[in-house]
Amino acid sequence: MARLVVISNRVPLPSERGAKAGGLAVALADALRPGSLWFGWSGRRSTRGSGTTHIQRSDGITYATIDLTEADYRSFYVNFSNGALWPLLHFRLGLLDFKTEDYGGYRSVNRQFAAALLPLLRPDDMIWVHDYHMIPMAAELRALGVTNRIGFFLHTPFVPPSIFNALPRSGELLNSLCAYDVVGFHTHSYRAAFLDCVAENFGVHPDPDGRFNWRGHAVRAIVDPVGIDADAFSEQAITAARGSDARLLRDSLSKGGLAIGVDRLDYSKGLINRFEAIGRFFANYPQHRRQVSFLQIAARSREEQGSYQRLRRELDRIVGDTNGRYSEFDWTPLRYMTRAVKRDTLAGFFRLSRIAVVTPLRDGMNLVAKEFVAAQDPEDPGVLILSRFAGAAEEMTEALIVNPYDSDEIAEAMHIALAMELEERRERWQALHEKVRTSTARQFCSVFLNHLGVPDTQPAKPRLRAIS
Ligand code: ADQ
Repeated sequence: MARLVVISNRVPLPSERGAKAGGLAVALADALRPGSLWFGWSGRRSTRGSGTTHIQRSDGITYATIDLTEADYRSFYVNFSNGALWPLLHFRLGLLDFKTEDYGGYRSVNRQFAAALLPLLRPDDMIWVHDYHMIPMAAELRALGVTNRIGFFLHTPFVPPSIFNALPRSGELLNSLCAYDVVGFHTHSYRAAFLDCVAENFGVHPDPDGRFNWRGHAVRAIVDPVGIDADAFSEQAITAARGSDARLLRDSLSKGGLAIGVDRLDYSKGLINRFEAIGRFFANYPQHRRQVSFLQIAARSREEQGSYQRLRRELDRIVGDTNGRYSEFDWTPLRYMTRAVKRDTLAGFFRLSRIAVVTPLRDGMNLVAKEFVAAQDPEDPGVLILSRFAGAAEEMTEALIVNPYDSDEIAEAMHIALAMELEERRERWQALHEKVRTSTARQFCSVFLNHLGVPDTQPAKPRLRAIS
């Protein structure tokens, strides 16, 4: 059977322990069968850069990583990937900061990745590349003579041509995407946006199944929503809800209970609007004061970037303002932690929560929405409030769907959720749970790999931790 080679910017090394936030490794836990190779950046900066490939083996999986120089790290990772591509792909043109030399660094690091991977490749390997950091990988591998099947999955949204074409050199990136055999997206609308870009910029008209030819190469764009291992997460939640962290949290609450938000601390997650909504909630519905507490767990992310530093300062300000305004000597309306929490602890906290507020301004999918549903007690489930601009909203239509820019609407949804009868909560939850259980991480991997040509016959899977 063909070996699977996964390529992503960061590799969740077995030697790195501890709680970290990030969706990619959670999503890939099921793809990595014994015998697979995971290749990417070590997370280290060194003067030698990518010259040496570090190899680790664990549970039958080989992890191969390279270092980056400080200059490459800045141009490739901080400036172009997270300072230009991330805002572009989240519809935030105002935050897009393009510099030609950063784009040069991005291409150069992709070239270095390809050169370092080449000696490790076997002729029948299936190569699966992940996310926006690595768009040029297939083109770079092809330039080195690699003829293997290569697929790409984008974990962010994709944007329509009117937005995509604002990025200087966007035509080159689109061309690079067309060097893959399979290009995967979470939702139909992202795939449609990609195909619109191809049609508008290259004059190529894909068939209804997303197939087209570009410069003699056949490309297939697919929709493959990422999921979670819902049954395992549910087990974790049941156990953790009986543990000491959950007990301490429960003992600290009033009878109205807990509302929760869990995100990376990122401007795409809509935290400013959400915090404003929490203020509106206590202003518009004073009966919930002293009764309900909101717990926001926001893992710090990309702290070297100015836009993230400004976001953090603004959130600190709103939290101070909201708590100053509404707190009582024995009650804090908004509890705010800027760090990652262990995955099983989170699962237990989700199970204790009466509502989850998942309100990104844009999000490729959003796994927190699925984790919250998986963690609920079927007899007394909590209510999910979900942004219409999360990819998850395409599937999870029984959530209370809100516009994340409308603080009053979010506040009203919180009030409705808290007042919702048990019967309606159960009906909504059952429908959501059915979807979360059937659209799993395993299915996500197997659909993609079947398109790429790998039969899905292996039982699976050592479990991996989340990374940023
Ligand atoms: P992310 O932007 O990282 O992922 P998300 O899908 O929510 O967003 O995944 C985050 C993961 O990290 C979840 O498993 C969550 O539980 C965990 N996490 C978040 N905050 C945490 C915290 N404070 N402490 C501990 N764990 C935390 C990207 C895209 C998403 C897409 C995923 C997978 O941006 O849209 O859903 O990839 O494709």
